[in-house]
Amino acid sequence: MVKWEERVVRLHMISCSNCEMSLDIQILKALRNSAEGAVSGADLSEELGVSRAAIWARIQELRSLGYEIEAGPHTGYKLLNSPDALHAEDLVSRLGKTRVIGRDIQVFQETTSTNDVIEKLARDGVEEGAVVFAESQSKGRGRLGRKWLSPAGKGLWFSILLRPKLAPQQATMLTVASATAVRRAIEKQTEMKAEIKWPNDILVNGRKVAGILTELNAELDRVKYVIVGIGVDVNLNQTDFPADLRKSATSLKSALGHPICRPELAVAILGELDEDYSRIATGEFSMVADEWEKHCSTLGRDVRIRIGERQIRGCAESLGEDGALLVRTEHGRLERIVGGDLEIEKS
Ligand code: BT5
Repeated sequence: MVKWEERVVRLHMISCSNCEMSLDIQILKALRNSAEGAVSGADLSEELGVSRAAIWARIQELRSLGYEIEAGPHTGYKLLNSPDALHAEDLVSRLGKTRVIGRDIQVFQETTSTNDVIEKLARDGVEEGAVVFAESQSKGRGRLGRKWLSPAGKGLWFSILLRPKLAPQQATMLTVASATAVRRAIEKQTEMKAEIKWPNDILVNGRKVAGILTELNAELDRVKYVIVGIGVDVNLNQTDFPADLRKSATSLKSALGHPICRPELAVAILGELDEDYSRIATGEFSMVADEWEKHCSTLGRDVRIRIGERQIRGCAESLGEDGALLVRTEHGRLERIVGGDLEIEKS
């Protein structure tokens, strides 16, 4: 059972169509977009249709949340610095208009698992594109109920609700699309090379920096909804990982040598995912698959895949049309694999 209201410090539900944007989002947007770097209270008040006193009150509130906003008598308001904390309004204002992903954004201070929260929204009939972030998760999980380490304020732990028009066996496309989107965003934000390890890992310097958990609710021939959960180790120190993960996992901060801005990376990922999801919706999955193949460290390698009790050995050849991994087994057969744990064979 999800303890839905559990320790929710700040919950914002935002309808992010242009007409319904909250005042905070509009103020942050105006401050970020200002060519002169500052906007006067009078201009903001006219543009947003509220009194200057109301603008001032929101500026004070934003300051209390950690936004450094300078107020000069002649220059107006200037955004000097944004906090690294995740705020729904801030994320919406940074993300701008998207096709599907990020229509609603909620941020929880702590929850069990963001996948659980999205599951509840899905059952309540919420539209696709809703995103839930948590600063920390008490029961973050990986595949097969494995634990996912999610310390407060150091990573991006979030889930997205999708309602694609796909058959259940095509749902792997969404893991593929999410992996390409996360990889691209990491590379653009950090300028470091990031690779995809089938089925759901993103690696930097050969170590895991992000994992994807795709959970499916489907009928026989149709997907009802899919929850894509994404965990990115952004600003963890190597000592934040337990000893057994220190060699296999790393964070972007550890790899780069300096912290990176979590809200900026968060919206970069959502923006990239919006692109790749729309490619699937318009029948252009092959473009996503081509990119995945180009950046996948698994292809062309001899691999060993464990699927429950079963083990398959062979060469990972390519990605199938529906997102499955095609493996040429040691017996010469081509097997289509949709899930499992993969190890590269040492040559
Ligand atoms: C995954 O599973 O890689 C999927 C992880 C998805 C996490 C997100 S966070 C938001 C959303 N809400 C959730 O509750 N989950 C999703 P898997 O391939 O099974 O890998 C799990 C394994 O990765 C663990 O058994 C550990 O060995 C390792 N691991 C755990 N925490 C890690 C971390 N923070 N960084 C890197 N590796 C980790």
